[in-house]
Amino acid sequence: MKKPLLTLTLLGALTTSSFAQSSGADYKNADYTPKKAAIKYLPELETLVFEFQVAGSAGKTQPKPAGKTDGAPVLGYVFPTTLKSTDIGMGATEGIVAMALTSHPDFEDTPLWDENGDGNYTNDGLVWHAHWVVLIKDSRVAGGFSVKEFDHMGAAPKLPPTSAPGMHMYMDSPGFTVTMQGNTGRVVVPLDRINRRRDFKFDLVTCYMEVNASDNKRPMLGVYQVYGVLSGNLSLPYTVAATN
Ligand SMILES: [Ca+2]
Ligand SMILES: [Ca+2]
Repeated sequence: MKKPLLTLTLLGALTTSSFAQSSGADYKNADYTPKKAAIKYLPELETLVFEFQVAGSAGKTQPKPAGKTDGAPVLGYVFPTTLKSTDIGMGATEGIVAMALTSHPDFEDTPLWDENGDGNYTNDGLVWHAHWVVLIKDSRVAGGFSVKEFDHMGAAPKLPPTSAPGMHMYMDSPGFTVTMQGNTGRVVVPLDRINRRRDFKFDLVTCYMEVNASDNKRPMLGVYQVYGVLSGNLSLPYTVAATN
């Protein structure tokens, strides 16, 4: 009887520590309390504006650098949608297509864009920027989701030409303009970049993610803490609104 108990105890300790070392508790504050979300259609610009409001200041709380990529913190305001991966220029694959506004001071993944405008294209990770990601349910991390990966030894799936090379994940860096003003964050999404779709639904999730480059039992980019889900149940109930 003793041995199985010990094994169970060890397993429990390992599981607890792998979650505990990846806590987003430090960042849980009103800046990540969802209040509202909308996607507005601007017909004269053939553009959608994804917009969210929080109880605090949008984007004000940013991650503290870990000093390395492995274990690097990533904070996000994420719009899960009912769009298909093929709508955003990726090959067909199962999962939740999401527009993720992220900040991560330890690494850079927008080689085509210079978000902080200093002429250096490889130092913009801290600046809030847009990613398309495909999310999957993932019980290996406490937040229950990760960015879908593909086998880096196999043939790469189709990804948009704006995706950052060498990431082995269903992730794109489309370069859409992101603004954070007061309690409101926005990202500008031209319709011709999403197959001209306006008939999709969406939700808003605020969360802490983390990069993992050393533990093959966890995903490369997992969600470790969900701060808030606007709908309360991730039912993606919201629709695109026309504005005049
Ligand atoms: Ca960049
Ligand atoms: Ca730069």
